[in-house]
Amino acid sequence: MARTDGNDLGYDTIAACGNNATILHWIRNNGTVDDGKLLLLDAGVEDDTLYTADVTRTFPVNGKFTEVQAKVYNAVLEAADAAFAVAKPGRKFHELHDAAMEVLAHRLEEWGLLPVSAEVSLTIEGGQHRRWMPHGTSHHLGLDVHDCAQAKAELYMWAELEPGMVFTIEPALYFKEEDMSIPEEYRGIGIRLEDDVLCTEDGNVNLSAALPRTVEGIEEWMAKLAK
Ligand SMILES: [Mn+2]
Repeated sequence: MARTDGNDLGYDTIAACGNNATILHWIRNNGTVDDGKLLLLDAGVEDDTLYTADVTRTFPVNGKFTEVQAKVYNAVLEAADAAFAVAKPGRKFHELHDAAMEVLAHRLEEWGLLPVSAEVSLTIEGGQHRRWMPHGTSHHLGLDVHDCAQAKAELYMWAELEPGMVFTIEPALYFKEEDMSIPEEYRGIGIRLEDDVLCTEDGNVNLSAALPRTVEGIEEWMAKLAK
């Protein structure tokens, strides 16, 4: 589709099932797709204008999230929605990340995974929650998938959002199979939800909203595709 409807792939597709989804930039795209596991797909079409999309969805292979998978998924979704809520002109770019981390740290605290309080984890000296969410929540999107990534901090992280800017919102949680610091039920779950967002005069538009982004929406979508 990237080559028929667009110019090409925007970047190397990431297709990772189970524990592979907990490894960032898994572009080997090998491994098996297993019943009961989650499949993470991060893919984007580069349009004929050469601007690219960058979207991620995470699916249960058998079409139904388990209870713990849904719980983790909903925390990631809640973090994304918190970032969407501050994605408007006048807010600083780094506030997108701050809003998402606030949610994730509190959920990790509730689940008893954080060795400290969410409050401590959210301080600069803390950061314990980053064990399971080690990357940024947002990057600008344009001709390059990580557009202007080399820009100075005052023009990027510390800059104000302005109408016309396009960026991603992509919180995640990655629990590695070999992570002995967490209960077994979490291990091997990697979830990222990534949307492309246009900043407007009074808020934002989710450019990738046509793809389901809730547990129910994804399960319904998969049920339809399976017919
Ligand atoms: Mn991205």
